[in-house]
Amino acid sequence: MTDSFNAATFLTEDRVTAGDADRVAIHHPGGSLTYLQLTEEVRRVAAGLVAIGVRPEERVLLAMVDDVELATGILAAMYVGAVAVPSSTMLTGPELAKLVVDSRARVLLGSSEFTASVTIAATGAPDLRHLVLTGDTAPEVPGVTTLTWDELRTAEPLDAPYPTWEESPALWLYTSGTTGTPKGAMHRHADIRFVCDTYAREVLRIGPDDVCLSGAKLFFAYGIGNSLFFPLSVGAATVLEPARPNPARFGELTAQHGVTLFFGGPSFWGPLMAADLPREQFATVRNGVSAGEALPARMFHGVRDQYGFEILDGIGSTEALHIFISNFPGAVVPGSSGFPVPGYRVELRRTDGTVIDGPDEPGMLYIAGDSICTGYWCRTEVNRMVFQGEWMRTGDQYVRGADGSYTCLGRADDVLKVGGIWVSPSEVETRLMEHPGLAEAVVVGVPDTDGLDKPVAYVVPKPGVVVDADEVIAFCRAGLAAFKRPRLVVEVSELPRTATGKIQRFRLRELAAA
Ligand code: 3SK
Repeated sequence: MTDSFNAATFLTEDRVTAGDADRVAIHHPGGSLTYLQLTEEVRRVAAGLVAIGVRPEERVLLAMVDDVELATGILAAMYVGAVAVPSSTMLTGPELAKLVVDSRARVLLGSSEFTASVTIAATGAPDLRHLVLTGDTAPEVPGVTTLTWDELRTAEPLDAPYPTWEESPALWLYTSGTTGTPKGAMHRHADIRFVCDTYAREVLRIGPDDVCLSGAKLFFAYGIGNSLFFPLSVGAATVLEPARPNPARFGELTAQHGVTLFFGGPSFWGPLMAADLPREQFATVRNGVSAGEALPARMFHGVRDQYGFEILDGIGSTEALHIFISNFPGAVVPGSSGFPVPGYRVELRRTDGTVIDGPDEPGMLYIAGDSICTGYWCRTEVNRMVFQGEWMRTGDQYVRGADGSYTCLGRADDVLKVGGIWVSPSEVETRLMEHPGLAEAVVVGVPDTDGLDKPVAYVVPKPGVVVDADEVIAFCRAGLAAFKRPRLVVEVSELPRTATGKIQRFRLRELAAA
């Protein structure tokens, strides 16, 4: 047993006690909520969860757009001692179903926009008992009680949180791996406070007057820190936008709410520059923040010159909950991920495990810090490989410069990051092999003109079949979340292999670059 601590209380009730009751916590399309209103709303949803029988440590999976319901659903689950599992809204019904089954979720909370996919996911899930949907109606699903959000939340507010400990499980975030089966990274209540006390305070220097807006959604580790944990930890305001990130809309929201911290990733900064929005819209932004993929120096300079703010690039991970190496305000090294965030230790190791002391020698990045998850849910083999005592093997190759800054050199395995989201080549290959005209398929990441990886499929057709690349891409889109689709399909007569028959992915990457 460890000290009592509840992350939801820390982010809501404690702010009210600290004198922030009347400050705005959330701006959303329907208006805004003060800290007092947010606290009340969390307690109402919490009462609803208890009323339908949710028990501490049971999983509550959420497939919802960024809005008050998602924010309060996550906080309410943690408030009652249950585990919030925000999941990607880009998943197809069968993809979401895998998470419902793997997490053994008891309750699924969904936005009405996703009625079709959550209904598929809820159907036949052995442990699921309740499906709650925003909107006026909830569909019938055999074996599951369905109710609307208003039916869930109208109960009397719960008067006290469940007495969780610092060590109690609070949040699971699913992340893709090389195997294609997503893994649930399990975070404790204390991890949430740790990322607020380290990255948010020491790097962002966040304070009560900040207003945060994030292109990354709340279901990402990056987004939940940006839009929920960091602002609420200090009585600042967050702007929640349910729609997909769109530069023009983000420019309007920034001007409307006086955004000071603007979070994105390279796949957002490119379109933001191309949109050529009025510079005045960004006058209140004191810093941009970037993660997901390494920020090309060209984008750092481009955004600074065009919109007048500097972007702090950093690297984090779902397993670490947020950013552990970052550039700092006023001390940016463009093109690098920056310097270790206070509270984390960083090592580069050679393949034989020895630690690299000097500069300019590439190695595998290992990190240690108190926000690292307790492991992946029910994945012993991979846990033993990734979590080694207090250290975590990130899978990223890095190099340290003479100035102490760390620069990303790429991944040590075949997994891809596309638009800041992990894509497992094997998952896309599995879908391609369901195509009736294809005999073999391999997916590799190929950098675009900004150096950002895009999935490219090399396919060998069955005899007599002529490959229609657009049709193959549409086939992938129909069976996978759209962001996983190959952007290019290249027909080849055979795949390059080693003498022992292993596919030489590096040769396909070279071919693409030639
Ligand atoms: O991709 C990243 O760099 C990142 C940053 C913060 C939180 C989570 C992730 C994956």
